[in-house]
Amino acid sequence: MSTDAVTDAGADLDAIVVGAGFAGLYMLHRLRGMGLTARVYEAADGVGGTWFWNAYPGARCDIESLEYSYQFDEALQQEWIWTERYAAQPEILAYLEHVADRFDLRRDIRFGARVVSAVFDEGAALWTVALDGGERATARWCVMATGSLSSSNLPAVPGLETFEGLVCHTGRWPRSGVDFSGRRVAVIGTGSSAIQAIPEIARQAARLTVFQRTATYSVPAGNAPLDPEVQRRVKADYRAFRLRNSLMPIGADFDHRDVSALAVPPADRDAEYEARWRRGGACFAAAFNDLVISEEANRTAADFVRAKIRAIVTDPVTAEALSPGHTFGCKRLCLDTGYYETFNRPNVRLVDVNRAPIEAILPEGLKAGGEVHAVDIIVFATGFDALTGALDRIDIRGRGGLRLKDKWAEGARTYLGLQSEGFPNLFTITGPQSPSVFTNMVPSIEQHVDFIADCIAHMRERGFRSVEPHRPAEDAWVEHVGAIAAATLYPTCNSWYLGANIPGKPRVILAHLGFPTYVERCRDVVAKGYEGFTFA
Ligand code: N01
Repeated sequence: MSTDAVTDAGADLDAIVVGAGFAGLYMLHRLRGMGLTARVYEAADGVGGTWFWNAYPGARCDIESLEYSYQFDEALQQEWIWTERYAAQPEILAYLEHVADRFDLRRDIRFGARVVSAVFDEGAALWTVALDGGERATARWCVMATGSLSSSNLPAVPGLETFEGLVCHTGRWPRSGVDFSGRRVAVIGTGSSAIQAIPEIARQAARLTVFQRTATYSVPAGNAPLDPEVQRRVKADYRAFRLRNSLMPIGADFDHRDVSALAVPPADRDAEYEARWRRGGACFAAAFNDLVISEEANRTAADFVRAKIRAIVTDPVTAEALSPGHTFGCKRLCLDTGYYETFNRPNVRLVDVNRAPIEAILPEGLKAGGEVHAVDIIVFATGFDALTGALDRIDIRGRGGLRLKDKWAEGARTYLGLQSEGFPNLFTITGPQSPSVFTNMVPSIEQHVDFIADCIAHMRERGFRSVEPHRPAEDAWVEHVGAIAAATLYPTCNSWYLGANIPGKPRVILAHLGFPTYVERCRDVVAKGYEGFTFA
């Protein structure tokens, strides 16, 4: 705790932060720097958030390392040396541990502490946060740094509890690791986590059966050791690199071509896709400016990837099953290292669960389409209850005892993805309806943390005790976020962006498309005296 801290009379702390991933660590650093008393509660035994839990084989970021890092401290960004174009999970976790040590953050983080409720006391304008062990603490501000993809989704398959082998979820990977050698393994799911894990597991396992519900568009990641000369060049003017990055949806060094896929001859179009396929990475999706807007343009990218799958996968039936039929890019584009090639291995089999639905889990394996697949290990790569899941798991009650979960029963309602009316002094970092998952998460997190810290400073300077959005501003924001998505092809798929992967979850877009426009809007809100927020 900093010595010049001025905690409110009656409160244990100025601020409570929930979660010690990228968001919680930087939030704590900022709060401390303002002379506030703050504590982070973290359910895990260490820092890292998503990078603590997602330790499955092959886990790796799909944003380039030099971009997927903090920029708030010049010395930090100069001293840390990335070794690969895309950092693997252990390297990112080591980076976050370094950050925690470098800024001496651990002394204000309580590990193994799961927050179960947060209740607002209107009279005192304080939040009371309770842990699963019963401990409580009060604070003026409560900041949810709970992550966008942190509440893992384990489908309710009948008989799961009877399975005699090992069950694991990619998003809650066992800390001791899993040895697949000589084992019979089932992987359920073919999203980003699965496409990274499958090639690694296939190399070790005796037999791997992949249960696919929706085929995946994936492009080669093109991962490689990071050229020290490239790293030196970026670090020589990191600020300019970050600035370029901030003006893009994703990827400072992507060539975002501002031309329609339909405006170029087919041969040139395919040459462009081919060049990007060879380069590797999400720059494939930036080949043309209308891939997520025009169905016809979209089909050109989809056809290109499907042709690649047919060329890579030798068995035509498997190739056909692996070929996605939905809109290209309306589910998160995956980046892989040898994913489609893995299905040419003799020990790997694909089961299409649309033809052979998973009926039950038995003590000895899975039953799908009447066939029993005997396995030793089942890996659920079934994703997350995105953006709202981690908040829903906490009993959050605002003014008049209003439950956040009830308020959001028909879909999240926020202003700027930062606050929800009726929940004063409660902030969400990269919360629903902010750009979050449509961007490079780290700069988005920094932008939100800075906004929240500045808002708190504004309150302290003027003696305000509470801040929350007013209803018309929130209503307009909800409509605005929905309208942007409606003008794209995103609503055409059953993606987690829409909550469509979770049975019963309302189908609404969960994030704001566009980072530069969002940042501009936030600046404008502040310039107009926090327009849309009410202070008391
Ligand atoms: O989860 P997902 P994920 N029966 O939801 C299937 C980030 N991330 O963990 O598509 C059978 O994408 C489901 O099928 P369907 C990234 O933003 C980043 O892979 O719903 N199957 C799907 O195939 C990513 O988008 C990185 O029909 C079921 C899969 O499980 C996000 O996290 C790495 C099922 C889930 O895919 C989530 O990725 C990893 C059921 N009952 C993750 N329920 C990188 O940085 C679900 N599925 C590289």
